[in-house]
Amino acid sequence: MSLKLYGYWRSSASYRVRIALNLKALDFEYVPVHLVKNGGEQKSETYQQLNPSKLVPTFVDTDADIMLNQSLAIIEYLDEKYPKPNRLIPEHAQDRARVRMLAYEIACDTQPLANLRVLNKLRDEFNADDDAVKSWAKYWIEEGFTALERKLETRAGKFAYGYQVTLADVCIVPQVYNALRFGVKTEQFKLISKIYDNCLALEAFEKAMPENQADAHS
Ligand SMILES: N[C@@H](CCC(=O)N[C@@H](CS)C(=O)NCC(=O)O)C(=O)O
Repeated sequence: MSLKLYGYWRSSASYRVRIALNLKALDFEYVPVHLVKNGGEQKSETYQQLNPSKLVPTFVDTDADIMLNQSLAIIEYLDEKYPKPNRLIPEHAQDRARVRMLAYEIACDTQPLANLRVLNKLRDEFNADDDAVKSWAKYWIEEGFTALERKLETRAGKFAYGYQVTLADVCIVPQVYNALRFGVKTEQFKLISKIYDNCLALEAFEKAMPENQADAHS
């Protein structure tokens, strides 16, 4: 088996994939792509061969001859190919849809609004200073979390959807990490905070933390 993940320690989308790989107990080679140094290595011609969107992560499964971008597509691929020890996307249609709904709340409607390239655009073309940029990111993360918290009320248990880790938890944990960076007071979101703590108690999540990566603080 030969799996490779191109990522960046603080990238929440890369963090999602690291968690999934760890939950599936898969060995992989981690290739750091520095999002800031040299004007951003994700914009280099070499990296664009892997991902023309100029974003991390990129995942390669050499044995299966597949290269993928988009963290959720990567995680769904891993979940289907390696269903053990348990599915991150449940089997039944209603459960699958509800888990995806929670995950997309983060991956589609929250994280993209505070992505590095969006913040850089605000700075470079709309003259936003550091405080304004931080306030923008904080606002959208709080909006996302406020909605998510209410959606979690119906079915959250130890984790976002009952008592087993799902794709929803895999998306929530990196977003909380990101929220803390932007000064969001995450304790106001009781269910999200509980889920975050319960997940981080698991080795797969702990091992995937940004600070535990080879490129941390680089
Ligand atoms: N929808 C994509 C989002 C990927 C993404 O936004 N990656 C960020 C890091 S979390 C990135 O590479 N940002 C670089 C930039 O904005 O220039 C996914 O889930 O993989």
